[in-house]
Amino acid sequence: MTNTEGTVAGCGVIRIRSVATPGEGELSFFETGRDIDFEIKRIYYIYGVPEGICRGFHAHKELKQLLFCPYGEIRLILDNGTVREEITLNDPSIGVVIDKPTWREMLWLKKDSALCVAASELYKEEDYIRDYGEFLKYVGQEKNESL
Ligand code: T46
Repeated sequence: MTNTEGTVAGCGVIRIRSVATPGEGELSFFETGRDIDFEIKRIYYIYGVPEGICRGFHAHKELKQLLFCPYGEIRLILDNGTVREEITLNDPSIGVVIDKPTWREMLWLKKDSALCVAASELYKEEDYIRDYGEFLKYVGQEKNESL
């Protein structure tokens, strides 16, 4: 996809297209097929999280997501089973695409920060891996299957 700014634990960091209207702020947008390569079936957002609280601690088997922080500062810690890396989200025009099984943790660095997520599937608890040991086995199995 376009506007790749690098990767974090194998997940793409993208520059979300933004339009500035002089004196009136900015508008950012992304489109399926142009900016992300999956159809969006669900949008959710997480807010009201106290500073210092960490959420997540899971991976997904199939789900693809674009995460961005339109307001505040949130550290996203990503682990693909081999590499653990982090990115601080504090720019509304930066997004992270998680499109393969990746363990994630989200640490609220500032009160009132919001995390928005565009997801490829409806909510399905069976898609979650909430145990880190199981996650390592899952990505290990995947690696073996692809040999
Ligand atoms: C993810 C990270 C970035 C629903 O009922 N529908 C939904 O669409 C979602 C996302 C959650 N829920 C329920 C499930 C739990 O009872 O909301 C509750 C909190 O969910 P969870 O503890 O999974 O929230 P986080 O912040 O740990 O993780 C969320 C997403 O669940 C997850 O897919 O990648 O944000």
